[in-house]
Amino acid sequence: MNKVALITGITGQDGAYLAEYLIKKGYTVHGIKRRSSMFNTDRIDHLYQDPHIENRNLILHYGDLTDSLNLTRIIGEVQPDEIYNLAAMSHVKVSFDTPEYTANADGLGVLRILEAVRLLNLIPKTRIYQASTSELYGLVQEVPQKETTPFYPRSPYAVAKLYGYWITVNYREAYKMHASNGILFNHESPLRGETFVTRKVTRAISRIALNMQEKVYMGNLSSKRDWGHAKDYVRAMYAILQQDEPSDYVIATGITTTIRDFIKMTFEEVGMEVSFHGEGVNEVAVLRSINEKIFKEKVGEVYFENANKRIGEEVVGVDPQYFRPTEVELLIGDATKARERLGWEPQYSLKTLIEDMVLSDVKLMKKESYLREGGYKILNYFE
Ligand code: NDP
Ligand code: GDR
Repeated sequence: MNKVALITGITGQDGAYLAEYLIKKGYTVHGIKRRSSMFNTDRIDHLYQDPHIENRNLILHYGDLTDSLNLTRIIGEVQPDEIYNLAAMSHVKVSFDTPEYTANADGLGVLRILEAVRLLNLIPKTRIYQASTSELYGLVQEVPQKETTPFYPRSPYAVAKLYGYWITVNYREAYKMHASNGILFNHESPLRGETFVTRKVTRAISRIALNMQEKVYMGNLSSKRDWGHAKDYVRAMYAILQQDEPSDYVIATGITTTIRDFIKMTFEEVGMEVSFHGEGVNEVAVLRSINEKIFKEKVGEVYFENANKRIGEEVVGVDPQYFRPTEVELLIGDATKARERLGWEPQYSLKTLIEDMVLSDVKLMKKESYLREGGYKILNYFE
């Protein structure tokens, strides 16, 4: 019999990579998706199977982390061997605008899943992975951050995730559940949501290189993040649930980089060199030079002339609307426990992560540019 996994948040970045990974391992994967007024399954459409096929290995259910009856019914029907709770309102800045909803989905949502497993008498069968986060560390208490570092959350998102972390630990201790937290540091990919900083930057720089956009406005350029690749991080989630004993693990690369340097590295990836000037809201990045060979190889010959004309122009600015009321300034993780117990190592470096994201975004933006040049506009239903 195939193992059965249930993934909440299957339509998100991690859900998509994890579903693909588990299907390759021979799992039958069930996923919970939200009802939306438009299709929201882009990231997993390549895994989709017609519901009329027998023995499908991907089955989707409508549901929501705020609806305990729905969660209990799905878990009862699916009888999963493993639950990966990846669903969350995952944007830190947006959590300041929707704090109550964030607490409900990201905090109480975890309780609903744990309690469903308990009430359905699935404790001996079902293992649970909770998507915890480096945002728990918040205001710096210790560097690098590891499993024993004290938490100091700095956003409604992080406070909600703090509840999720501790209720997972509590159910493990109280009811002997196989429930574990992965304390994952930032991980990115070509599938990363467009409003997170890395994807915002790789998209914008692709558009700037293709002459589709003049400038990008950013928030705090000085914060530091420990960025890995989502593909590496879903391997860790799986490994955590294969351990005989449940436990909590930091998953990180151990290297931290400022947003400013991430932007510089992304420009370099397409052969463009920028320099930063000024401070705070007046900081800007100016295009200094272009390496013709790299640019033509990574972006394309036909785009070089227009890009070259822009040397000396500002390509990055700061807009305080992207600042957060309380910021997490420095994240850098120590994944020694995961290395020793899970044998986990990241395969991507920051450089190869950026290469992967830029390659994908340049392709995506070119597609849009070809359509525009060919006379196709974004469909306007009201014309
Ligand atoms: P995404 O934002 O890409 O995906 C979140 C998923 O959760 C989406 O499928 C979304 O559905 C779904 N979702 C949101 N709210 C609800 C709800 N109320 N009920 C059911 N589903 C819901 O996040 P990531 O894939 O990047 O992250 C996965 C998890 O890991 C999240 O819990 C996140 O907080 C956590 N995490 C992420 C890290 C990262 O760097 N990526 C690091 C550490 C933790 P829809 O597609 O409809 O919006
Ligand atoms: P984060 O990711 O808050 O770490 O949460 P995000 O990419 O949103 O921000 C990282 C840092 O970049 C700064 N920043 C900007 N951020 C965004 N989004 N947009 C900007 O224009 C911008 N300019 C600067 C931010 O201030 C911040 O310091 C992510 C999410 O995936 C969480 O769900 C997850 O738990 C953590 O990573 C680990």
